Amino acid sequence: MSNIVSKNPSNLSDVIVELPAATSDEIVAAAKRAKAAQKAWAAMPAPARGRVIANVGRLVEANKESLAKLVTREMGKVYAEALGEVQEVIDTCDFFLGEGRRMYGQTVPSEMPNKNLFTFRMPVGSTLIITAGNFPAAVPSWYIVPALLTGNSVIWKPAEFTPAVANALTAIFHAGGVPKDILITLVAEGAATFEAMDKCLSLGLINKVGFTGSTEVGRKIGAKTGEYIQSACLELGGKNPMVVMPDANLDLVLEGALFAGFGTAGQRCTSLGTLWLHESIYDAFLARYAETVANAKVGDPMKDVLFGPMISEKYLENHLKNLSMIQKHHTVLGSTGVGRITKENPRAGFVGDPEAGVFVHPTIVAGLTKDDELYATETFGPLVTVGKFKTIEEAIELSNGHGYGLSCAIYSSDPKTIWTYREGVSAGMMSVNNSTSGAEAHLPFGGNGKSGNGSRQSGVWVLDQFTRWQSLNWDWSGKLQKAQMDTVEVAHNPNFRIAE
Ligand code: UN1
Repeated sequence: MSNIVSKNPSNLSDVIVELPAATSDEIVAAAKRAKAAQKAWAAMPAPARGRVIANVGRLVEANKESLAKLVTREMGKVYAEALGEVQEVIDTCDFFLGEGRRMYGQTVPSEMPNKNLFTFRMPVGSTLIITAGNFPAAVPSWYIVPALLTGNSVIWKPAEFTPAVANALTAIFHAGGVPKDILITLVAEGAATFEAMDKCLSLGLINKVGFTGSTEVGRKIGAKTGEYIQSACLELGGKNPMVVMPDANLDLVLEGALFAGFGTAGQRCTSLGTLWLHESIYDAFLARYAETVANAKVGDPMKDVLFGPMISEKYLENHLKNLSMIQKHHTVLGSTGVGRITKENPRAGFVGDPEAGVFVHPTIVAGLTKDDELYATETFGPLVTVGKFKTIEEAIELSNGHGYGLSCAIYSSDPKTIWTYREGVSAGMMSVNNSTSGAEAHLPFGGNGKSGNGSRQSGVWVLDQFTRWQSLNWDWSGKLQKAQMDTVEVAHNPNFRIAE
């Protein structure tokens, strides 16, 4: 049995927690407990579950600073962003506490007399939620909160990189009144989790899988759940375009592209992938962007910096692999070096000790074309590609051509251009004059194509992931009325025309 060691990516000598990885058998055993407990939880009135979610939200609020500090310490995002992440958990609780008193079904008229039709939302049952390390609290809450509210039990497998945040958040859920077997958090490795998922699906212990992570793993989870006639909620990668028209407010673009590209060290699924600049502004804006990135502060995430470390050494490796895709026709800008920041490969103005952690240079790769490997690669690090286009039609093609469809942004002051882009772009989420990242917690979140199978999280839309519609028809006429046959017909005259 292997151990999972969580280290502070700003200071690798700071071991946050070391704990044994759950085995596949342990996950299956937990799923049995979660399955057995679910019925009683679902039988509780939904408003009572809503009150539990209210308790959780208040407790997260009361623990906001300590949880945010732990997020920064374990995952490395800057403290201001960590506070925002914890706020996103609170917002999610705020939204769903009232849903306990709604969870509306419909009353629908019947085509026959003395018969009533209704719809009810039913919990799917027991769920397995597998989440990534980049949003160790907010994104898990997008699944866990609505899943619990609608009467499901949850097995949560957080990322190996953020077990301390996961355990802290789980303790808050339990303190808020969620029964121990209704939310079970197990820190495990991917292979053991997949094996357990397969077993649980075959035993009927898991009725819904939610997964946030890479497209590669999402494809496997989608295929496996498909074998069991289930459709997973998949929130996968993105190569999010930001299109800049000549009539854009370029000061705004500068701010947006800086945050979207390098906030969270580019490790958001919604991070900026390629900045597409209209050819008329390409040279001038690229120079401004490169200068701004070059002058930005990188380093200690508890200080006032643009971004801190990579989540872990594994993310550094991935970044280095992406750098090897840079070709001769590209221009590399934005820093005093590329790759890991060290004493030999320094970053001007670095805040703190770069060698204590996993810090990398911000990198702009300009001159991108649609035939480049980087065009269709989600880089998940502080690497922004930049290319040019001539027309909005071309910008739409470039935005869609790689097959990802998560988030996108357009900067323009012309409504016609903006609406044309909206109609043509295949992304699930679009920003106008705003960053590709930073979605609010109550709009549908999710993507299409390589970014997801159309499932949506957040707001009322996620209810369809964790509930199934049950329809009810109730005939109180005292006789068998046959649908489509014993219907009421009203006499009419189809040949009627008004006199001319
Ligand atoms: C993610 O990276 O998986 O829209 C989610 C955003 C955040 C969530 C990102 N609210 O950037």
